Amino acid sequence: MSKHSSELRIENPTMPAGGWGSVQEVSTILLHQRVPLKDSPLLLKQNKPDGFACVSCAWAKPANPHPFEFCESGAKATAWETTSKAIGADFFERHTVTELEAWDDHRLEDQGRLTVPLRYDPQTDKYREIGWDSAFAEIGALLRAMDRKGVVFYSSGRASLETSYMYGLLARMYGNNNLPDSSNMCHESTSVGLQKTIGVPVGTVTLEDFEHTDCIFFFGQNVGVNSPRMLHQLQQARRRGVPIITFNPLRERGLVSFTNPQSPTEMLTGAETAISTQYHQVKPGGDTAAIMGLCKAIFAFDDATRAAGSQRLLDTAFLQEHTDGLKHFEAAVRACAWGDIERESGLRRAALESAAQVYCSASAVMAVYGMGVTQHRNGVQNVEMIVNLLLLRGNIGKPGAGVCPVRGHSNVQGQRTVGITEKPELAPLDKLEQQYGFAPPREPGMNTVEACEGILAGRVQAFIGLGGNFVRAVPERQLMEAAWRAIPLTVQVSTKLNRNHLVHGKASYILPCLGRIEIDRQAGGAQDVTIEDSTACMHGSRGMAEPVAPSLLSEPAIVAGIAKATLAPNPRVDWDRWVADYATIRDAIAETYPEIFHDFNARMWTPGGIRKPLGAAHRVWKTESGKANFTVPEALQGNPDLKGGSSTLRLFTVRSDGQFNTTIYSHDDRFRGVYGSRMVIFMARADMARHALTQGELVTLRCAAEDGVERRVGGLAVVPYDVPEGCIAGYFPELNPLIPLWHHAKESKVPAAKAIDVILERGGRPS
Ligand SMILES: Nc1nc2c(c(=O)[nH]1)N[C@H]1C(S)=C(S)[C@@H](COP(=O)(O)OP(=O)(O)OC[C@H]3O[C@@H](n4cnc5c(=O)[nH]c(N)nc54)[C@H](O)[C@@H]3O)O[C@H]1N2
Ligand SMILES: Nc1nc2c(c(=O)[nH]1)N[C@H]1C(S)=C(S)[C@@H](COP(=O)(O)OP(=O)(O)OC[C@H]3O[C@@H](n4cnc5c(=O)[nH]c(N)nc54)[C@H](O)[C@@H]3O)O[C@H]1N2
Ligand SMILES: [Mo]
Repeated sequence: MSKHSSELRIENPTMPAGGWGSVQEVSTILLHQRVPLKDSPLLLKQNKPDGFACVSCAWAKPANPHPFEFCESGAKATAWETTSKAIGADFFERHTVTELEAWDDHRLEDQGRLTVPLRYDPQTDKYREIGWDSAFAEIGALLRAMDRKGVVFYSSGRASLETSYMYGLLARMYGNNNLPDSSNMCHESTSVGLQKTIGVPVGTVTLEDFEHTDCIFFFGQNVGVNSPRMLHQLQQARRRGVPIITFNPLRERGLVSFTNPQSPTEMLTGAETAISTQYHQVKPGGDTAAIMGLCKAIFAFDDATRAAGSQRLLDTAFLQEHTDGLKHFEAAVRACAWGDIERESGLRRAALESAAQVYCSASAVMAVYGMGVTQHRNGVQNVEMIVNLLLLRGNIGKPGAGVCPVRGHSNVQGQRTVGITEKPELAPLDKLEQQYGFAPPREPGMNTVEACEGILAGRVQAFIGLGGNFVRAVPERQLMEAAWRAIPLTVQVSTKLNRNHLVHGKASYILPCLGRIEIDRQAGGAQDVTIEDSTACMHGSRGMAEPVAPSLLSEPAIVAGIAKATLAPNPRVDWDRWVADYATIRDAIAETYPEIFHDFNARMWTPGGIRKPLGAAHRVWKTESGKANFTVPEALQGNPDLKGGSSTLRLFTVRSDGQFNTTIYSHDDRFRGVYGSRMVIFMARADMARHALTQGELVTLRCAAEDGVERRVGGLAVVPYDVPEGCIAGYFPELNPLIPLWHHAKESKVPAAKAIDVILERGGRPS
């Protein structure tokens, strides 16, 4: 066997994000997914006030959209969902589950849309078609006989507000709060950190703030791939001379420069906008230390202005009136040594001082961030440090300033808003009790990590997945896959075939659903749904494409089908009426949450969306102290308890432009110049030299944790890249077997996918 990868091709990624590469990518995927040309006008309705909300990311949808309010990633997601490729019962007749297990993620989903309900048949090792009614009846009978605390209701962040509201109610009427969702792997660090410090679980920034800001700090988010429509706001800000200060260990193309593929002049002239004015390659896990450095510099600059008798740099009036805990925080910052900050952040004092200088000369600063901040042992602390930084100069609750966590799935934030939460204190249980006349369970449910622990311990009786590819997205893959097969019942509501269908429970069902882009016809006519974007704005969304098969049910219909087959009838919950007319679900949502959703049906098509009331955006702090809270970080270390010594490398897992989470559109990563294989690690040339490795050479990674569990992934080709020494990057989900389940953010339990200490071994076959 060769010691080098044979599939891999490496090229220089010189193109800016956007540009011609983007146009070409979109055409290729439309062609490959056989999206008929007559449907391409679909893209013109994407993210429009009267159109459908993109199924890719959750970025804000403007009131006055561009004629083409979509991006390369969004166009790919649309093509992937509206593909004319489809698989029915005959496909599953031809392939056993064991055979399909050998297929990779791309090949599985690339078969096309699932079209018929399926039940696993252990005799033949095949999924067999089953009628909808029988599927519901069988699932209901199994669920009724189970320990109600042992059933998990997962959701993946895409389903509409209507579906999510029904799903949360189903779980609670069934008898538990086991409602983990993808946000448990994603921005839960945000929901915990922001709630504690500023009294809201979500970001405060709106699209309008981008027009008023005069400085943007950008931490650990890959805008060019994961929320490309935001490049428009960034490009416009850059044109106004707004500095963008980026913290990211890896030099991401989309954060370096951008050509707007929707601007003919830029496309013809090749004009690029440089995005980041400063690019700090922080060590993974080093953001707390970096922000300590920024704050230390800010206090020092403020001392100097005070000594000189000039205007203070700290917003003392704001600090006095609106914040609590400054003294402790200031003392901690002053006591923190530059040597420690430099070591833990991997950044020089001078670099941090120059970033702090820019911060101090701006009157309205916003902080944008993503998974590079939240997916760490100290993920919540990172979020709190971002708040500390903003508070020093009053940068929350004024135009152009604020905190901007960039959410992942297109309705992940909204699902939380309408009751998908394992934390009973976050759901309006009294209200639900009064509205529906049942006693909602009051004890905490399982989040994602706890659901995994329950599965490993054999405590989980059934797993219902409303979308997603759970077993592929979570840490600890080997143990999880093995334990998964012992779950008595697994039910997946899905659009495409994925790994979690093949790694299945003892009784297993696949229930295929309509996607959001498809026309959803019910007894009351074609139905619309609603979602919440990353800036807390709710939007209507109307399916526009003909469904890929008439046999599909909508997500609300599937949730209702399971509910009716499982729960005792309740005269106050008319599942059929809800399914016939989704406006009646919105009325129910408005009744449960009047402050947010009053007159919901009348307001749902408001251009730009209807904004959730957020105290912090108006400097009303719904915290225990009644003020915005400074927090003293517990530790500077990025990886306090997964230490492997000098021989380890710190791995962070990232996404490519060829994927949406576990959905792999292609094995290429145009932005990083890697083609044909995702089994790679990105490594600094100095580290390659130290390990005497050549480009494309195959290595194995082993997790450095010494807890008796062997975690390794082999067959990884080395790609030289601009990452800091001592750190390597690789792809999610391929590298998930390396993450221990216990390696998660302490307060939010978000798996720490961005700092995994690993040991590199030469050679090694694909595992
Ligand atoms: N096309 C596309 N769009 C998507 C998705 C997709 O897979 N494909 N996924 C969706 C989902 S669910 C989510 S949550 C979002 C994810 O969007 P992002 O938040 O952008 O997620 P990642 O690609 O995982 O990584 C973010 C960035 O963090 C950097 N980073 C890693 N470690 C650190 C660190 O310690 N500190 C700092 N400062 N930076 C670090 C990485 O180099 C990377 O650039 O995107 C959503 N949108
Ligand atoms: N190592 C590492 N692990 C990570 C991450 C990381 O950065 N690094 N990121 C984490 C994050 S942020 C997230 S959000 C999770 C993602 O975890 P999940 O949300 O569980 O995974 P997805 O890959 O988004 O789910 C894809 C599947 O959803 C189904 N699907 C697609 N559209 C629909 C729909 O409209 N309705 C229904 N019912 N089903 C649909 C399809 O069958 C598809 O196969 O992964 C997490 N895991
Ligand atoms: Mo996510």
